[in-house]
Amino acid sequence: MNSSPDRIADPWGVRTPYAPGDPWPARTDLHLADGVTEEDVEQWVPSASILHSNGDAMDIAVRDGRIVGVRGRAADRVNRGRLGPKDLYGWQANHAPDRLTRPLVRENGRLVETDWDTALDRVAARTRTLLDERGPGSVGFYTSGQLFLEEYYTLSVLAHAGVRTNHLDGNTRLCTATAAEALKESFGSDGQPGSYEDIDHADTIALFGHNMAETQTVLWMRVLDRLEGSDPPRLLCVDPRYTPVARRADVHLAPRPGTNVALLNALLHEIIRTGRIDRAYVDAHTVGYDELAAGVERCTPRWAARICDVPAAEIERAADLLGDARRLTSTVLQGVYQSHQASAAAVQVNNLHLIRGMLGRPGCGLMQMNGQPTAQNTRECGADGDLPGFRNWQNDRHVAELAEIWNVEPDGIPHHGPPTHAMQMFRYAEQGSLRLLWISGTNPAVSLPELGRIRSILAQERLFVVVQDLFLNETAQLADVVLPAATWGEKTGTFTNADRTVHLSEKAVEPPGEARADLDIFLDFAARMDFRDKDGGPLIGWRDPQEAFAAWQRCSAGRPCDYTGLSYDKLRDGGIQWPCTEDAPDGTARLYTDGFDHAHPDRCESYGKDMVTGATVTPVEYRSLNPDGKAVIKAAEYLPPHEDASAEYPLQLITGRTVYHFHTRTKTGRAPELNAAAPDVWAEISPAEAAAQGLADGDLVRVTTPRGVIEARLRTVAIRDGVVFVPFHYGYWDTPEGHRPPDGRPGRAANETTVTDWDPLSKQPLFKTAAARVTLAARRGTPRRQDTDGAGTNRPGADRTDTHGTDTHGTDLGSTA
Ligand SMILES: Nc1nc2c(c(=O)[nH]1)N[C@H]1C(S)=C(S)[C@@H](COP(=O)(O)OP(=O)(O)OC[C@H]3O[C@@H](n4cnc5c(=O)[nH]c(N)nc54)[C@H](O)[C@@H]3O)O[C@H]1N2
Ligand SMILES: Nc1nc2c(c(=O)[nH]1)N[C@H]1C(S)=C(S)[C@@H](COP(=O)(O)OP(=O)(O)OC[C@H]3O[C@@H](n4cnc5c(=O)[nH]c(N)nc54)[C@H](O)[C@@H]3O)O[C@H]1N2
Ligand SMILES: [Mo]
Repeated sequence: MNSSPDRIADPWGVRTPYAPGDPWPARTDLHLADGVTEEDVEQWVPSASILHSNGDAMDIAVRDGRIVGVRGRAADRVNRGRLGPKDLYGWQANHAPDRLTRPLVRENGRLVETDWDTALDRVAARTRTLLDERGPGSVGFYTSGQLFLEEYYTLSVLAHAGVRTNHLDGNTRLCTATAAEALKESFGSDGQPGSYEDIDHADTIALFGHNMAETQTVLWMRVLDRLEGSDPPRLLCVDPRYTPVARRADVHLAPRPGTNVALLNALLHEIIRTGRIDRAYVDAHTVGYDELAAGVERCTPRWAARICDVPAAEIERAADLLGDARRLTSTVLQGVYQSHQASAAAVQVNNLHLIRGMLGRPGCGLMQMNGQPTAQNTRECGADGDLPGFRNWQNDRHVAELAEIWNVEPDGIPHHGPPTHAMQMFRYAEQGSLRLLWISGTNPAVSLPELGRIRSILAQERLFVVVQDLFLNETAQLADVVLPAATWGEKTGTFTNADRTVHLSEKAVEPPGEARADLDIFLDFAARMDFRDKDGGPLIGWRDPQEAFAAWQRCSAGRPCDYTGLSYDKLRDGGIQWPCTEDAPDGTARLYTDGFDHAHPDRCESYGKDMVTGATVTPVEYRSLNPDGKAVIKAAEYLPPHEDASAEYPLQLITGRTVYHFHTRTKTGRAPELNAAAPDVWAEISPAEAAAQGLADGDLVRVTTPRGVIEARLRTVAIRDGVVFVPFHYGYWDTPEGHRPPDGRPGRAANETTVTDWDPLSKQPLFKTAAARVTLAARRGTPRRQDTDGAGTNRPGADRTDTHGTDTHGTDLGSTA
């Protein structure tokens, strides 16, 4: 077999149609470096994809100690051999010439190379001084959704019981904190109810704020194969843009950004009004239905039509589609999680499934999606600040259990209040109470809102910043110590995708230079700090991934995310869904097939929060509301967005993704095919909006909000009037000296313009609701300043040409004016 056909031009590849209930046919995707054939490959090393949450299983091709390609694993339950464009090409970043190979420390204002002892001793010494002088509240950790389970668990123990700080969070806060919150609110615990196999059985599929075609390409291939097979499912898309998903939808609702709750309340209203609820299911398995029915009573389609600016008849059509479904599968992602009233809206999708009794059966999948490849592990290991194993910080028995597992005193584990969320950590750093911030596997100088503010916080003299990364990214440039990390393909560990499938990813090649696995870095730091348990033994007794996995298995025992039935050996044969135990040795396809045990007051991860203020519900209140552990139906009232369009800022800005890039492009920007497909930032508005503003396709425009301004090429596309979309992937301008922040003139990172505001429940920042204006900077054809400024390396962002229009390569992605 040769390399798969050009998957830049066609991200989804050829169709393999199938009928409802049939197994999804296999299709093996492959890409090898130029000139390499399958016969040349010396070793195929099992792994899974690390550039989205889908968990596509693959083998890494190795030759002469280098990665030379990847091949999908046809036997795996998740992808049956398929891979997306980022996976086919993205591995090339592993061998990029500018990988960090030695630790760096700041000397006289400059980062200089050093050895590991010097770098880590500096971090340990500063930590010790801060703990002595200011206590654990002065130290914080900000990690990722892209490391491995073993690494998160180690970091979690190190932070919770070693440093004993409550300031520990992941970039999962920006990503799927709302997914976790919505699952806790409705079902008492994090944990995805459904399975990807629900796509095989569904008669109706609804995507809420989820551009699956571009962000989970392989799952979308599964949907496309159903759509092209016999008896296809009906498709609902809720998205203000005409995404590739919208174009395949039977009903597409394009609401005003930030109005999801109004729309969902109207859908619930219609379903209840027309009696299409499963009363027996509601009575047996839920509490709170009457409040919901009363709450949505006045939320007619006509009422929502005014708020959402969607025709009432279209809302009714969508309600019919959902109300008539016998096997409904829904997915929710950033169009909900990063929008206004994020948790309240996500919970209404849970309510939709609860009142229709659409859970725990084939085809009745509910996916509060993940985004990052290992975000599920950040959450279950407690590296997002929660207690490991979905334990409840308000439940003393849960804390005591954890203390026993770690052999520490319960008081040694901070649980006096909710864990500090990332946005609050940056606030503490701004105010000066947080003095050391250790950032691993995330690039906040591009990915957090309001970058001018973030840069000034990270650049402060009094804040000691440690950055653990593969590259000298925008954040690392502001660090005091930079630790070179090994990554996927260069280290061994496990991770869990959005449908609870655990994969093992084994080391295929050596990391470059002195780069070390994140696990080894955390373990080395713990040893230097000499963290002890209550009997004087080492707090962290494990030395390698497999031992860390075993320690985690003990911690997960008896909890919803029980890993005790798994082993590295078993995982070598393919992915397995947790919980996996002695009683369920092959894993568990669906949760909640028989009630909602995780919601029991003694077991639940959270007692829930107020839908408006986010105030925590007390244990006593929860126990009286839900004594027997049923699913909780929680109503929410629509509230208008905080920052709405105005005369000065007439448009609504939303930000998001393109199929070719992953986040801040540290990897995909270094893969030639992907970089060439979308080399530079652009802004999308509708042709009507452009005409109204006197703008034309290809013009260089400024997108301005109260926080900042960026410059981008304009694309006129099919998108709601009044909305401007900007992909958030593009960081600082690139120059021969390296990345450079905007320095007063327009930058190109979307987050120069986004707002410091977050959901009151999940604390997830609002990347999809801000007011903006779009104005002309230069007419089409005029090179912009950066183009003539010497940008010209092969690093991400290198940009010599006017790139307008080139990213679509005829695939009809996005540009459909
Ligand atoms: N190619 C690619 N794939 C990825 C990633 C990537 O960077 N690139 N990242 C991964 C990660 S970490 C994540 S979190 C996921 C994200 O995956 P998605 O959530 O699918 O991606 P986004 O583009 O952020 O947002 C989805 C859609 O939300 C819509 N939207 C904006 N505002 C609203 C609103 O108010 N209401 C509604 N209903 N919709 C709205 C946008 O128009 C957009 O099409 O993708 C994962 N997969
Ligand atoms: N405006 C706007 N902003 C957004 C979003 C949006 O839609 N709009 N989406 C948000 C979402 S959902 C997300 S998930 C975030 C993503 O934001 P980030 O997490 O900041 O984005 P990445 O570019 O993935 O950064 C990951 C970093 O980890 C490094 N890395 C990769 N693998 C490893 C490893 O194995 N070890 C170590 N130590 N480092 C590694 C990479 O080189 C990279 O620098 O952005 C958020 N920001
Ligand atoms: Mo994400």
